Amino acid sequence: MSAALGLRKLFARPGIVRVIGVHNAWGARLGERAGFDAIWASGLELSASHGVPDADILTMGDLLADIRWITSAVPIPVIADCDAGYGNASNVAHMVRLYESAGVAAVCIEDKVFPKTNSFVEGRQRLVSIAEFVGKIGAAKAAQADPDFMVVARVESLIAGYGLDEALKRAAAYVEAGADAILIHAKDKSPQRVLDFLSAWSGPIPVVVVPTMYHSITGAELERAGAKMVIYANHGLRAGTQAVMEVFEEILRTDGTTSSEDRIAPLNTILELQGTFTMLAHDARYGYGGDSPDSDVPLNSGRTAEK
Ligand code: SPV
Ligand code: MG
Repeated sequence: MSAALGLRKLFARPGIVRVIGVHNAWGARLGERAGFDAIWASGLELSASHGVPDADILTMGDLLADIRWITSAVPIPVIADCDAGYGNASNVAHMVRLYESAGVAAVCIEDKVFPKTNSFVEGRQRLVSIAEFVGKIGAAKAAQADPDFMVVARVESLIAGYGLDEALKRAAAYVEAGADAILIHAKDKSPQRVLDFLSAWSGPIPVVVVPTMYHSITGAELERAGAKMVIYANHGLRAGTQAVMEVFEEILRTDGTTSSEDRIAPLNTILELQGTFTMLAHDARYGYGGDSPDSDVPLNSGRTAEK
């Protein structure tokens, strides 16, 4: 089953689809292990992981290299946050071909100008025209090879200071252009405007929500309001950052690691998650190699090869 078909099946089954944001293969493994249905390769997380702002500073090629590691790490579908599509409609078409061949199930593109800026940054939130974004969606759909591949059209009207009418008008145009799902984004503390969008929405495609700021609402409540997918976009990065900062400080403060040991993952968990035990089982079945006559010489023994 292709990754795209896997995602289509999640959208087709009853209930809300729960997705976790990651920036590398490790995050994807942790998301899969926790039981999330799918992975969001987050632009915010990927940018942060390279130490740069989420503002199209990284190139599509930079991101694609990370995306390949993420898709190869897990069997669950990966939705790639492709920002504003890295340029115009031609860039979007090229991007879809590359991302699809990298194994992603869907790309998400947003109707902001390129270079985009993360939605939670004040200012810099300018939208492209509906016509321009409709062109990008059309280019994306025309470029995909697998008919199950999905293009998520992200509506940034509420982020950019427009009202519900503009958001609904844009979403309707994006449906016409062939989008497979609408992501309605908002940065309000209250979920009300997203709930208003969901109750006004009568379109034929599912709606995706990202309750980063309006986090008081549960997945079940969002489902009852009509959302089909909920993305927890950056919680791995934020949880990890807090935990690492605390442990780093504690090691220096206590001049050792003993007091941190019960708050850090056991080494066995790391070995397991990186596939070490699977590798050893593989050795047992297929061999480890090195069984030449002098294989009893320990590796790195310092012995030099005979001339
Ligand atoms: C991301 O995770 O990069 C997103 C979601 O686009 S947000 O940061 O909420 O804009
Ligand atoms: Mg993003």
